[in-house]
Amino acid sequence: MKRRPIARIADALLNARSLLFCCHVNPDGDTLGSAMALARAARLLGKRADVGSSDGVPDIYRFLPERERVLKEPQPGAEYDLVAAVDVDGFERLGAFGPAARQAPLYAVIDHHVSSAEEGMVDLRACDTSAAATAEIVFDVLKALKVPLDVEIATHLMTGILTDTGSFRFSNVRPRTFAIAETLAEAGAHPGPIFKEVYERRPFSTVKLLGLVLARCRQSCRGKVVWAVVSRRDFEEAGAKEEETEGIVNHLTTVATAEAAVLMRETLKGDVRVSLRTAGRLDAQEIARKFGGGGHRMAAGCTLPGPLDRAEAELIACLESLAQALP
Ligand SMILES: [Mn+2]
Repeated sequence: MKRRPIARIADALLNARSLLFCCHVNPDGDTLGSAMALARAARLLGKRADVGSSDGVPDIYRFLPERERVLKEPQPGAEYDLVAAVDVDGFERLGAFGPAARQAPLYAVIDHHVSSAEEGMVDLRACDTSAAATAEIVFDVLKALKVPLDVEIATHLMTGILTDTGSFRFSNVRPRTFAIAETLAEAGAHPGPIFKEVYERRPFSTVKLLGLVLARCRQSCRGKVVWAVVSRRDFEEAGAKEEETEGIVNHLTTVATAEAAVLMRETLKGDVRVSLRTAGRLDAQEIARKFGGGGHRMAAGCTLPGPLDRAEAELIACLESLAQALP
C-alpha cells in the first residue's frame, strides 16, 4: 500500500509511550497475530504495550508466543497514548475495549476490510483492502519502524497470513503475500508447524461437532445456497465450545454448485453468529452489511437476533432471492 499512511502510523507508534492494540470479537489468527506482533515490536522499542481481545485467545491460537499478555478486559486505571484497532474497524466490534478506543487521545485503525463507519473518529488509518491479511500491513509498519524481525514476530505474522488465506489457497493471495511469507520463513516462521498447531491439534469434540453439523447441511436454489446450523444441543452433544465451529463453513464452500455457503451458530446469549462465504458472484460483504455485519467480497460475518430458526429463515430467504436472480 501507499507509503504515507504506513509512515504516519509508524511515527505515531514511535511517539507513543503506552499503547493498546485491540482485536475484534470472535478473534481469528489475523487479528490476534497482527496485534501481538505490534505489541511485541512496541515493547522491543521500549514502550508499554498491551493486546486487548474481548473474547480472549481461542485454544487453537494458544501456541502464539505473546498469548500470556492478552487482556480480556481493560485494566482498571490503564491509560494509553494510542489505541489501535487491528483487523477491525468499528468500536462495537472491539467488545469490552470499545470505550478505551473511543476515549483514546489517538485512535488508529490498521485493517484490510472494507471500512465501515466512524470516519471522523479515526485519527490514523492504514487500510488496504488488497492485502490478504492485516498481518501484511503490519509487516510494512514494522519495516518502517525498523524493528528486527525475530522468530516470535514472524510467527505471529505468518499465523495471520496463513489463517486468512486458507493456507495460501484463497483468491486474496497476491504475489506480495509470498514475498512477505518468504521473509517471515527466513526469520524462522515456517508455515508447516503453524498449520499443524492451528488445524491439526484438535480436541476430539471438534471433529465430533463437525460431523454432527455436516450431517444436517442443507441446500436450496439447485445447490446455489448451502448452509448448516449449530444449535446449543449440538455443542452439548459434542462437548464442544463455541470457538470449535471455526472452519466448518469451509467444508460447505466445497460444494461445486454453491454460490453462497453459510454456517449459523447459536451463541450462549441466544443470538446467532453467521459466517458467510460466496463463490464471488454474490457479494458477501454487502449481504452481511444488511444484517449489521461486514467483511470481504467472498467472506463476511454478522450476528442476528435469535431464535435460531427465525434467523435461519430470514437469512436463507435473503440469500435465495439473491441466488435466484443470478443468471
Ligand atoms: Mn484479517
